[in-house]
Amino acid sequence: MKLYTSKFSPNCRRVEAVLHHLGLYEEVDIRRPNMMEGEHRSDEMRAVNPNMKVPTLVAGDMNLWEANPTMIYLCDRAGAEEFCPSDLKGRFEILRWMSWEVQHYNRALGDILWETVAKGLFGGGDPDQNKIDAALEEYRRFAAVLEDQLAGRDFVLGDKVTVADFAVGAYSALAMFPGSQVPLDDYPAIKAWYLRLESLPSWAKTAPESMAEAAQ
Ligand SMILES: N[C@@H](CCC(=O)N[C@@H](CS)C(=O)NCC(=O)O)C(=O)O
Repeated sequence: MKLYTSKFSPNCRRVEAVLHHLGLYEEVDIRRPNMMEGEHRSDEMRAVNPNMKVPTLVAGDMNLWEANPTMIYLCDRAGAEEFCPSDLKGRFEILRWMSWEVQHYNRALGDILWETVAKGLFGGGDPDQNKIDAALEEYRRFAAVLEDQLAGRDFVLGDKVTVADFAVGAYSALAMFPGSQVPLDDYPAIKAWYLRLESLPSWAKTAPESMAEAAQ
């Protein structure tokens, strides 16, 4: 398998973490196009992903893009039943939380973090507090849902980590940055859950060592 990926991208991090979790990382040829130099907008990338985005995984005759279905593919390929249940109810739960994080939780988080953390790094200008405030309102709405879900649970679906945690937690490393403006202290169950996720070897291994390194 070959993975086009980037150290800065939360969408890439979740796929790389799944590869570590499943013990598949060493089987993968890792390619890191320099995003700052636009290397991902190449003919090579276009041939495997018309969006020219990372993560993109090439597995045999399949070109896989979109992080969440790529993660599920890897789990199913590895037969990781506990990490990614395939029974009717379990698979529905995985898909539900993956869909929810893309549409709601991480969308709001991403909007905040773009303004407060990433924009400056990518030369996007000063943070727009009006946009941050609007995104914070959305964040609070959906953070309340996650906070309730995590009451009495160590992970999103229960006592054991699943691929849904890697999806829902994908953007949260940046929320821990000073100055992120994400009000994690108001959501103790979310904060405790995210620290639990950070303590997993597979998740910890994919943490960018520094923003400067990650931006390369
Ligand atoms: N929905 C996609 C998002 C992929 C995505 O937006 N990747 C970003 C990095 S996080 C990227 O490649 N950006 C470069 C570009 O759009 O030119 C997924 O889940 O994989």
